[in-house]
Amino acid sequence: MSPDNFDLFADVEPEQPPRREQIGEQSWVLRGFALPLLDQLLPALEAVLAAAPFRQMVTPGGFTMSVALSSCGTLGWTTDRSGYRYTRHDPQTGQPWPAMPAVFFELAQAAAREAGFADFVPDSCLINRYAPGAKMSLHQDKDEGSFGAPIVSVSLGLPAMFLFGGFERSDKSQRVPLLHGDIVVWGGVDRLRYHGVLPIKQGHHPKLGEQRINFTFRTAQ
Ligand SMILES: O=C(O)CCC(=O)C(=O)O
Repeated sequence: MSPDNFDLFADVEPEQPPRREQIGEQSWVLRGFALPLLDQLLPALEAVLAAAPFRQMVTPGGFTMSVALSSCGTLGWTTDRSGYRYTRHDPQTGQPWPAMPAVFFELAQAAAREAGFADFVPDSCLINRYAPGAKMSLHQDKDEGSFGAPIVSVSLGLPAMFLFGGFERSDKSQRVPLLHGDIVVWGGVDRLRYHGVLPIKQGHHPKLGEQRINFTFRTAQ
């Protein structure tokens, strides 16, 4: 192929999909951002789960959540009949929540920085496990002591349809497809936007099997 022809073909090469998509004034999807750290994230996750296994929690209204939860970091988010809150101890084991693995912390900080939030210091990582059919209803993250820090939310395993709404539950939501390795970061003027996840579709992920795992990093205190 002559150099001229080569240039011609280069013009019609499919474009790489954008790696960073803006979904709000201060909200971003970072495509594939977690993938380079996957080989460190999965063993670290296993160690956290050995100390604080997944469990299904009950909402103050008495509903059992379809998503199974665990946590690591200084504070872990929990819910039971008496309310939503952060605790220093895992109510199931009575032990402090497992420490946040360094690779979790570094990933969360790097993603926040990429989205324009320098100096993010997460003290809590909620770990959500979605089996097919599990979902998360629209809600705001507002159990934290202040809303100055962003939320960093990592998707692994089966795909999900993330709902990113407005400041009222009834506001129209954007539908944002999330794949293995994607990270959503929202903060600043968007920090209190409603968000949720549609029921996860049946499927099999080559690395994680029949589940979606989500890490939600927050500064809780
Ligand atoms: O699973 C997700 O992508 C979102 C999780 C979430 O909204 C939460 O834990 O508050």
